[in-house]
Amino acid sequence: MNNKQASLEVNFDGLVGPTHNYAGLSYGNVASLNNADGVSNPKQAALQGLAKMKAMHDMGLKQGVFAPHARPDTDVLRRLGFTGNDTQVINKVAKESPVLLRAVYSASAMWTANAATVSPSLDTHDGKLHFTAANLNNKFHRSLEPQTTTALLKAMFCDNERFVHHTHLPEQPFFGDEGAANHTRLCDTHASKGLELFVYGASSFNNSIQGPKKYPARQTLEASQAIARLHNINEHQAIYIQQNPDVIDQGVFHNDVIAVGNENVLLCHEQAFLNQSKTLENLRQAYIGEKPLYIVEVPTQAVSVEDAVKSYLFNSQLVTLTDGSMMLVAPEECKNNSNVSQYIEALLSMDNPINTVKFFDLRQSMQNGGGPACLRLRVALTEPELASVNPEVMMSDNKFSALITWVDKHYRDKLTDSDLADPHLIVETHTALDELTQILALGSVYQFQR
Ligand code: SUG
Repeated sequence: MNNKQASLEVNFDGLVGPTHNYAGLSYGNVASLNNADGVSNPKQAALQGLAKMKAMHDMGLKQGVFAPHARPDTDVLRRLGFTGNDTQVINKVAKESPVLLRAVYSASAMWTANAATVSPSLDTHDGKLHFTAANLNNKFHRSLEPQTTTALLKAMFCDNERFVHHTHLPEQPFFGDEGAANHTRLCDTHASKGLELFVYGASSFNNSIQGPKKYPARQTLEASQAIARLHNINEHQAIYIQQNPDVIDQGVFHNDVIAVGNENVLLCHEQAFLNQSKTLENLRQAYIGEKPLYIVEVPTQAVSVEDAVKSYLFNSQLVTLTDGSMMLVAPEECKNNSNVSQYIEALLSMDNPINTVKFFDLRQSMQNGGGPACLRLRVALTEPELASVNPEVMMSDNKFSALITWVDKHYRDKLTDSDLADPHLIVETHTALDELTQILALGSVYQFQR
């Protein structure tokens, strides 16, 4: 059923929120810790992200916009015992716990690869497209995201006949779920049934599965299995793969820092998975397409794990262009790393569909460990499904101008700890987001609007 209908992949990029800051909140994410004391520039961050979205749109690709979350999360502060009006709550938390203040102000929802796991209707038993927001419970600041993520997804994909929105998994480490960052889909084209790869870092119930020793494994096998169950994925269309625990300990906190897939291509580091040769053999066997499957393994000799983590080569997006060839959408850090840039040059002339590369300056996000692929949630949609998506969240020349004007009007170009302690920032942020819900026709998705 539905095996050959027109379908395409749409990237929904997180619009960087007005409170983007460097807080050093993500143990295991090297860039986040290295830049813990950095001064952020939210305006530049948002403009860098929008430039990528516009460039994708200009290449003829379908591009969507995923709104930021409302920050600071004063609800959680009240749950933690801070009382009074918003100003009093912020004054108290700034005095008692600056790290908590940073956490509730985090703009981490920009990394929409972690927003949810998405199973296209081509893969599911009921022929509907399924979403489950990630619980992100491994990091406090990220665990604040799933409710708003679900509200936003419902405002974007509002047709209940076509889209199913599941409640995020139980909010505790047994079911640690980081969304699409640990999920990819291999298929002949986006219009074909696919094999969904669920990559996990550890198991909660099975002690014989060895996880990392130093840094946390954020995704559990049990979470991946629950998502596949919830999404009603057809038999033979889901496979579970363990990430190599050694690379998690070297800073590969999500699988999308060491592997990227698109259609019939999987680009991965040779140390990405546990028991890699056997794992890849299983993958080849499980592949359900008719086209050849290209698995490109990048040797350590060419690109070390350290270079991969520094440059975010594997956090490039791999996109199919309108002529059917593939492009690597890479961060500029790849161009500036000689091992990586040499490898990319070689990759483009190898026998595989990847023909071109485009580099983007996403430094503001990169400094928190978020590259091009972190910033986008991929949704493979049939034409009727795409027609039912809220049209106001789709990128266009007019939408781009409206969003640039909005950013210019509301965003600061510098944010430090003392700015976060200034209660006026709350009013400023809420005013901006209220206006954004009109630009993107989202309705009342934020708690402060209710
Ligand atoms: O969860 N960084 C994010 C980066 C997420 C990247 N996403 C993917 N690989 N898909 C994280 O570690 C840093 C926040 C701070 O320290 O201010 C942060 O949350």
